Amino acid sequence: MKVFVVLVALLPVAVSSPPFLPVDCADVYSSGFGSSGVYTIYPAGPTSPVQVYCDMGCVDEPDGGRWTVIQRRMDGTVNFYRKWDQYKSGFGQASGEYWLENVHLLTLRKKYELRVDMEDFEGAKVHVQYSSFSVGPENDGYQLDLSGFTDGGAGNSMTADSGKKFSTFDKDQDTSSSNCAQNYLGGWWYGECHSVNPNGQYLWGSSIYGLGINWVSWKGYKYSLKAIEMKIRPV
Ligand SMILES: [Ca+2]
Repeated sequence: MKVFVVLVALLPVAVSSPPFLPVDCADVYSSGFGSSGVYTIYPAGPTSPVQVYCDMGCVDEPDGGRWTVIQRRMDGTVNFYRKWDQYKSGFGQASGEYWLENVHLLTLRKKYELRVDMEDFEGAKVHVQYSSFSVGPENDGYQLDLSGFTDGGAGNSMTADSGKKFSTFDKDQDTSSSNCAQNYLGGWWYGECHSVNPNGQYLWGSSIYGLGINWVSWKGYKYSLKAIEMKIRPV
């Protein structure tokens, strides 16, 4: 009887106040959640919840981090050498390593900036930032548009990928006569073929040329990073 009364008391609140559905981590932050962690967002609408890691930055940042993490490598537990359909639908775990689905839908809704944080096995941490980041629709090959570079120590290797379509080993859309995704064991906006390979093989430092998680302007083609995190927020 007591349970019944409680339910009746709660019901009108639920009906009259539909839950606010955040599209990204900036929305999550706006709705009062200021701590970094895993949250549910709805980039493709109310019937498609997606788990994501939100980087809300440091406590002393006046506007919070508000970063929506779209890609994360940290321990090699998730395989990133995957087919097109899996990059399309996303994979991995929001609490660990993953690739986020529907990034193009996010960048269709708002204008975003991109930040990439990186760490090597010696404890050095660097980043880069781009003031404009967008991904086109699937029927145009998820083409990348990137500009407005600011260096945080890693160098500007990724600007070369702007204008490229996304490639996986089963969908070669790079500008090389070879299959870059197959050659370098990842999925990326490959040209001919890459100067960054964030979705390459997790190799604990020493990398066979170009196969690892490379950021060439920082560590070259023969060093695979310990951690890399790509994240976006509205500008
Ligand atoms: Ca090719």
